[in-house]
Amino acid sequence: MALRLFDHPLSPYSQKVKIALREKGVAFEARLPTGLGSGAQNDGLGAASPRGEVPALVLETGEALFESTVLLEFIEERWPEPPLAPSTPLGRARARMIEEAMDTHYEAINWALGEIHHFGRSDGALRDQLLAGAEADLTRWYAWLEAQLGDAPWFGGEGFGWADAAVLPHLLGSEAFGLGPAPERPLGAYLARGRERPSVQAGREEIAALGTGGASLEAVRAALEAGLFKREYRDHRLEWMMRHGGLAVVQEGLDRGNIRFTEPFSADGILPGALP
Ligand SMILES: N[C@@H](CCC(=O)N[C@@H](CS)C(=O)NCC(=O)O)C(=O)O
Repeated sequence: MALRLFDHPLSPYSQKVKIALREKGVAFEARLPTGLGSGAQNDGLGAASPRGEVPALVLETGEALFESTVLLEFIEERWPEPPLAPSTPLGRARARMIEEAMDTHYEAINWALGEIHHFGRSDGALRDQLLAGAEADLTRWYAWLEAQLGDAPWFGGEGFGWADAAVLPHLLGSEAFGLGPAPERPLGAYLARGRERPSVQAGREEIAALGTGGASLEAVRAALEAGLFKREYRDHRLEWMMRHGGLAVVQEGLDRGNIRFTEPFSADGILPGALP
């Protein structure tokens, strides 16, 4: 059995894992959602990720792993060459620190922007307030990231590495909403460099190839409207909405049945309505 990755091209967590696999030349089969709604978990994602989240990696033996950070660690250990982790303990700690900040904090901004721009979750004054909050937050994050980058070409120093695999998908996500780092800033120049990296470029082509097919934004939007698919509000996403006064967005999604929280794990897999 080939190495299989449950994937959605728009997921920054999936992108991170695919960048790592591609940097290491590891062949894998990307499995996109084949349908939306309760039947979709038949595809096996529910068994691979009890949270119903992408990415999840199914090994040649059939064993499955989920959580992108866990996957990145596994990939680095199983296919050590070329290394993505910096060579020193401090370098590795810094890379993980940046990854953690991006995945469990920064990501909430792009998530909220998706809720607004892709799924029309707010309008009027609330929409303006959330968009202004996202822009203000990004300005602060960009300053922090520039301080982390310093004069180096990559977050790991001279070579492309772990932290770059973690940062670039999120920056590209912000850029897609028209809020990327200014091109003349060091972080904008970094993003331009990263965009050209073949492992990153491959992911961008996968997004473009989504078109209007079954895994496209249009399909997700339709499933959401029909209440067949629920977006998952884990910790930092909920916190972001509350912090910016958008609790009504979450409440409305819960009332309409197209927002979910994370359920306790069960031996039977995930509840209907999670990502297929
Ligand atoms: N902490 C997880 C986050 C994964 C995650 O949130 N994936 C999103 C896509 S970006 C997902 O599958 N969401 C399912 C949903 O919204 O129902 C990881 O690092 O793998």
